[in-house]
Order: sequence, then structure tokens, then C-alpha cells
Amino acid sequence: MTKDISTKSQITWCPGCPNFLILEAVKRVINELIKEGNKQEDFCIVTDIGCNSKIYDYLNLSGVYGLHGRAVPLAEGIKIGNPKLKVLAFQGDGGAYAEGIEHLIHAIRKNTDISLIIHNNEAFSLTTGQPTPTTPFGKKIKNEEIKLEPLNPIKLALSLNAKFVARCNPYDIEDTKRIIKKSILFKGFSFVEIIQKCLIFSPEMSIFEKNFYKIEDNKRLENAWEIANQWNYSSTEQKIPIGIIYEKN
Ligand SMILES: Cc1ncc(C[n+]2csc(CCOP(=O)(O)OP(=O)(O)O)c2C)c(N)n1
Ligand code: SF4
Ligand SMILES: [Mg+2]
Repeated sequence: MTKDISTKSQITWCPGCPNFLILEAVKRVINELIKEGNKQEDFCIVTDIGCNSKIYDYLNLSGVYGLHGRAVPLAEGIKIGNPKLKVLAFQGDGGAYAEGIEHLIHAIRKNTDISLIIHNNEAFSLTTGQPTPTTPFGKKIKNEEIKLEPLNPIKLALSLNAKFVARCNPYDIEDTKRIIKKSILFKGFSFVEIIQKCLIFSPEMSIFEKNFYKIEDNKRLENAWEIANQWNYSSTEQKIPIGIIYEKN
């Protein structure tokens, strides 16, 4: 693994968790941007609380380890305070689409220049697997069956006039790196969702992985809607587009 911006903190993710791959992709991006002339102190990271947010401890970068659902307003405040910083916010699907969805909606509307990276494992994993807004229809959790169609966050972002919307496959570290790098360099709010199965509380998501396919970077809004409609976050049959779904400078 890339070492340069690592910390000495012991990594406590479950062995094999795709969060390791997301960490590696982020390290490669930051290292590449540093090689291209940026300084380590040009970056600032903000996290929520959750398995995803442990990434804060594993990156030797300045920032704030925030509250669940609140990474976005923290990131916006930091960016307003020091517009020269490149600000990255990390959240889970529980933090982004449930606890903090109001912040997500207004940050997209305001188009604040931050990169939001969402680790979507379709579960509140740190608190043992309760359902989130993207939990699949029909999933059985303890004695209950989810009878609610999931939110489609890509459609939500497009409906709010988001200017950078992307979806990543964590197993493709280089493509995830490429997309995160573009999101950091993009001037405006960038929405990057990573489909990250949780080995313990959403192992069924491995069925989705066979449906991943890469798309070309897209700049046409009507195509973006067509791409967004291809997967409903429940189906094990529908194709799942991976890549930059919409980018408008
Ligand atoms: C305001 C607040 N509400 C609830 C919690 C409890 N809590 C901590 S982590 C978590 C679940 C996190 O799920 P998600 O955001 O999807 O992240 P994951 O663990 O799946 O990466 C919850 C409910 C909290 N810490 N703070
Ligand atoms: S509980 Fe799930 S998301 Fe959390 S570290 Fe383990 S595999 Fe990863
Ligand atoms: Mg989650």
C-alpha cells in the first residue's frame, strides 16, 4: 500500500473490507497531487462517524473528525474560512442520505467547492446493520423485511442541479483514484458515491458487483438521467453504471 501519507494508527476495519481499497485510492490521489506541486497542508479532510469515517485516523492530513451526518456543513465552513484549501468530506450512506440529508441537499444547491465521498454499503454498519435509505427492498434484517423502495441518490443529486456526479467501484482502485482526483480539481460541489459492500451487514451486495460496468465520462444531462435510471439500488439484475455520470463546468 501507498505509505507516504499513512499514520501509525492501527487499522480496525474487518479484514477484506472494501474501505481499505477506498483508503488506498485516496492516498494515491493525494500523493499524485502532491507530486504535481500541491502541499500536504493544502488538503483538509472532514468525516462523519461510522466505519467509513475511521479513514480520518489513517490519513496524515489536517481536518476534523466530525459528528454523524454533519461532515458536509463542517466541510463547507472550512472551505468558506479558507478557500485555498482542497476540502474532502467522507460519509456513509447513513450519514449522507439519512442523518444529514438536509445538509447534502443544500450543499448541492449552493454548489460549494468541496468533494463529498460517500461509502454506500446500504447499511448503518458501525451500529450493527440497521437499514438506511438505500437498503434494498425486500432485505430481511433480524425479524423485519424492508418494504420501502430505496432512494436513488444519483437522481436526487441530478434533480438538485448537481454539476459533478459520479459512482465508483472500489475494486477498481485506479478508476476510483481517477474519479476522486477529478472531483477534487472540479470547481464546485462534487458528489462521488462508492458502492462499498459491508462484509458483515450487507454481504448480499456482492451480487450487485457482477453488474458493474464502466461508462464514458458524460457531459449531457439527458444521458445522465438515463444512466441514473439504470439501477434502482435493489435489483440484482440491472446493470450498474460506474464512472462520471455527469460533469458540467
Ligand atoms: C447524531 C448521531 N446519531 C446517531 C449516532 C449513532 N451512529 C454512529 S455511527 C452510525 C451509523 C453509521 O452508518 P453510516 O453512516 O452508513 O456509516 P458506516 O458505518 O456504514 O460506514 C450511527 C447511527 C451518532 N453517533 N450521532
Ligand atoms: S462492519 Fe462492514 S463496513 Fe465496517 S469494517 Fe467491517 S466490513 Fe467494513
Ligand atoms: Mg453505511
